Amino acid sequence: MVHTRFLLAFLLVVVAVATAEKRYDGYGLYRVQQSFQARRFLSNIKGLDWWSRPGPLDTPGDVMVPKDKRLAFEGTLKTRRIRYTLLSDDVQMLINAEKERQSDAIARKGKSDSRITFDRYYSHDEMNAYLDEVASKYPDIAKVESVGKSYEGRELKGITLSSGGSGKPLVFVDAGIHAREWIAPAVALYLIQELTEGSAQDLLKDVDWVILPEVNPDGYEYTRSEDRMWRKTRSKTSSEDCLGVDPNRNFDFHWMESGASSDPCDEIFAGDKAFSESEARALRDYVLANAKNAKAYLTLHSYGQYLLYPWGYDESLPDDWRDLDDLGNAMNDAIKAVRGTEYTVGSSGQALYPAAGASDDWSKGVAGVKYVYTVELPGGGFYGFDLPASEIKPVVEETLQGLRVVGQKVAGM
Ligand code: 0X9
Ligand code: ZN
Repeated sequence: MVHTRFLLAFLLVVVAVATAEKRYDGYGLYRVQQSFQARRFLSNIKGLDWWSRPGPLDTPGDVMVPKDKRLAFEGTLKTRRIRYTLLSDDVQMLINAEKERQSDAIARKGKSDSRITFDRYYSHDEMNAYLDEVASKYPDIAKVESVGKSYEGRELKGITLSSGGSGKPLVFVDAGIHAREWIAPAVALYLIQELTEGSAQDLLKDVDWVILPEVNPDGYEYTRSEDRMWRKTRSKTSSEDCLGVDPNRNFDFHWMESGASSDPCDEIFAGDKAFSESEARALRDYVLANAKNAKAYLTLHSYGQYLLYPWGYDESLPDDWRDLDDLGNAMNDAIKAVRGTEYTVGSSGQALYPAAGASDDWSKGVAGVKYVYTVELPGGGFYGFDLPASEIKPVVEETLQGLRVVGQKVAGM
């Protein structure tokens, strides 16, 4: 009897531990103003999680610091005279508040509404169901295909939107490479909605669109239930304690040359080899299948409001960088005209930081797409990744104006 009770208690503890969501009690969130030297120095400190990186000029970066490292971290900032503000003293409180808001939004939704509404974030299953819904509603223009499976077996569905004819220039868009950047898939879904039945239908006349709204569904679902701050995939690594690879360091172009880690416990772990991740391979193959006509490749991330073009593996520029810079600035102008949101336009290596093995560099360097951009969407809410549900609509709407400019540009190519 005593035995059974002990066993039961033990089992309960095991279950509780196994299902416990990752907590961030006492984690600090800092906004750090950095000079170039300070940036280099800070990026060498282990155990920090950069949510947005500081730009080379005076734009600050946001970094999350675990509780037990905060004293030392603040000490370092002070001795090095690096200016900072404490955005949050307890990241867990921010996560709790977000949860409450999210569930309010779901409660408001009402059961009968099957259409996508952009007043809350959707699960991976809901996103896939939406793609199927579009395909059955608009069979003449929409084709949904399975382009691979995630590590945990979720289906990666892509959609091709075309008004017919062959050989039209094509824009390829993906989102959700990084799990916690929730606003990115929302923008991709909005683009699909507007191209099929909204204000962007005209863009289908001369251009085809191929969209993969959720590259990393395992990570995404993990952020919904277990750890809001998860970034990587969920694959097994050589370390028992640390799962996942940064899919945006896993592409085979200057792989591991800069801004990437060989330590599975790091947020920017590049994988044991290039294309170790099924999600990165699926994206690679989908881009290659469309490479002949693809004139633009846009990969949606957050946050920081950057329009970044190659190269990202170092500070060098492609020969046609002026074209990319011009179109980037035109996108920025169009977005800004909506409600004043401004992006920084530049190459990843120069405007952000060198990081090799990302999907953007690979798409230009290997797949040969001309206009390639990583779009770092706006952050917001209590913390950057937690754009409140009420902010989804304004962000997806203004971003669409930037995407429109890309569509117009490639139309004549
Ligand atoms: O670091 C990244 O993967 C991207 N930023 S994020 O905050 N969303 O993680 C930027 C990638 C820019 N492109 C290259 N460095 N090639
Ligand atoms: Zn990202």
